[in-house]
Amino acid sequence: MFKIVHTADLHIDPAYIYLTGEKQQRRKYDFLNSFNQIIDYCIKEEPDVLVVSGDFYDKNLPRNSPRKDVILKFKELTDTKIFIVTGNHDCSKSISDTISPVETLKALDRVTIFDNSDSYDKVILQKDGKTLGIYGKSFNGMNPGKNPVENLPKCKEDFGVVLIHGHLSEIMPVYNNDCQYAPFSMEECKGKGFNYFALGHIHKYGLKSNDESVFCYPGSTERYSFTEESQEKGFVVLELDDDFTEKNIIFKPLKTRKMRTFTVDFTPKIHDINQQILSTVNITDKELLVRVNLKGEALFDVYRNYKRNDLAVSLDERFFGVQINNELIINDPDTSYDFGALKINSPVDEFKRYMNERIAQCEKEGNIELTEILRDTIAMGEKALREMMER
Ligand SMILES: [Mn+2]
Repeated sequence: MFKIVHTADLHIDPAYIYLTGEKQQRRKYDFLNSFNQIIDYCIKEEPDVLVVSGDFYDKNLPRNSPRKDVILKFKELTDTKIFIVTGNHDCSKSISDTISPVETLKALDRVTIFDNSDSYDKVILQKDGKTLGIYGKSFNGMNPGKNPVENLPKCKEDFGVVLIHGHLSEIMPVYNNDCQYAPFSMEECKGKGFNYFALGHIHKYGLKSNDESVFCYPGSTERYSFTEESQEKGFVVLELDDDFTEKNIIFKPLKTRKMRTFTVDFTPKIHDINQQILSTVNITDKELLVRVNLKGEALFDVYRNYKRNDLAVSLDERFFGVQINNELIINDPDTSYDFGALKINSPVDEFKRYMNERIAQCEKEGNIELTEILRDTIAMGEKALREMMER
């Protein structure tokens, strides 16, 4: 009956700070390339509807050239209606952000942006005497912890689809209440009469259902960070009719860039750091993004001869890009010198160290209000830094 293509978390125009020059441009293009593959699929298969469940762009201010490319590509799609909500990445988070960049796509025919982040809007489509209600609400950047389904209306049409960018607890358990983005549960959606919850936010493909509805995250369309290196990336296709179940959902894989992490374990017996890394990272693949984690203990005399730049240059020749994370503990059994001072803190550790120092100072001064604000800032800042570094 109604044929639907569902995608989310395209993260078009990301920042890849550890890549430079032409490599960075090519990496940014990877994300646009996934989008192009999805639109090409839609041009060929002519679904009734394409829904995008947030994080279409990676940030609130993407550069102009990917925006132009997006508009031209959307214009190639002439038989499909497009529905978009914003996510936590591309929503507006402050008054100075003004609006989300997806709102500029309203100027295109066939595109609907559910730009309201407080209540649901809907569009009703008709086909063969049946109605499909498409409901959506954008991510609330000013109030990210808000439950997105608390005011979800009941579906009044023959079929119903809801677009939400949020965190469904049954698919991904909640470990930390501090930085939750739009948390909700399947339980809370019972009795609303929707067939399909088109979700975005969680980057791993996953779905769950009860006798009333199917809840599905198609996942991100490119590997966004090394935490996604083992995940296949794609989008989903479904056809809504009277006997729709999760078995009718088809995952369509996309051609994406591969990522791989190498962990190099050190002991005080190892005498050449560069050599140890190069013999562990023993492949060549000019299209592969590589992360090298250095773990364990190294002697100070050995560490002194570690040539990071030489290493980066020789690995760069073999791969598309390389990120080196140094978590080595430096040691020397022959002296009593405290090498802890030589340890290079990760940006997250350094941020936490600095903030904890400020908090201790505030507590001493009895400034309870600022102490609370700083504690919230630690949680938010740590999450933001980790997201940035994982790419
Ligand atoms: Mn996302």
